[in-house]
Amino acid sequence: MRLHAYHRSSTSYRVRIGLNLKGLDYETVPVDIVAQEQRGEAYRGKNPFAGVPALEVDGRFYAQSMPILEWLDERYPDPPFLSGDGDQRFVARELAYAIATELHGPLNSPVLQYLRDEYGQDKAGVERWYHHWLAKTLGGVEQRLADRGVGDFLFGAPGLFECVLIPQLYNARRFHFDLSDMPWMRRIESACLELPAFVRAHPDNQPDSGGGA
Ligand SMILES: N[C@@H](CCC(=O)N[C@@H](CS)C(=O)NCC(=O)O)C(=O)O
Repeated sequence: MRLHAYHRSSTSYRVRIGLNLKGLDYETVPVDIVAQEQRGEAYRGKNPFAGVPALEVDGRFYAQSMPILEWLDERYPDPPFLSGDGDQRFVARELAYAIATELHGPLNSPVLQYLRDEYGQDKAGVERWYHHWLAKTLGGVEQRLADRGVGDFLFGAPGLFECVLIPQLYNARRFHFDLSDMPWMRRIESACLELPAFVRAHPDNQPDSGGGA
């Protein structure tokens, strides 16, 4: 397997965590999204959506991080990303997809660049935008976690939700979002960051991490 990815991309980070949790061997092929490599013809042949990541398996390319995680879980069911009863599996999907669908769009780098270029926003203005959308969705996630009274993980061991949460919190910190009133999420983050699967997936530990974004 080869993962075409960018070190700081949250969608790439999600899939790296997933591959590591499943104990799969893979090679990372860096795609420089700062240099717009994802929009070039060569990469679009691998992923027509022109975003990272793309997972290459036996000559076939899989795009879109969430279906990739679901596909990995079907093909390699042990350990499961979605465990427990139907209600628990629903909650894991509810929270993972809340982050993946509500946050990735407004916080993706071309949107932030558009705010700078077309609306003349400076760093503070972009951060205000970023914090606004984060607060809405992460606030909902935190409320769910508090209502359920979770522990180190949503359900006993890291799964789909943790694959999505940890990269989002990494980005939240990069953009100086205040997580102090979100203790339930921070507890899960601390527990995950101790685990080798998450350490190896961290942006700083990738072959292209020297470049910065
Ligand atoms: N829905 C896609 C989004 C992929 C995506 O947009 N990735 C970002 C990095 S996190 C990217 O490539 N951004 C550069 C661009 O859109 O030009 C997924 O989940 O894989």
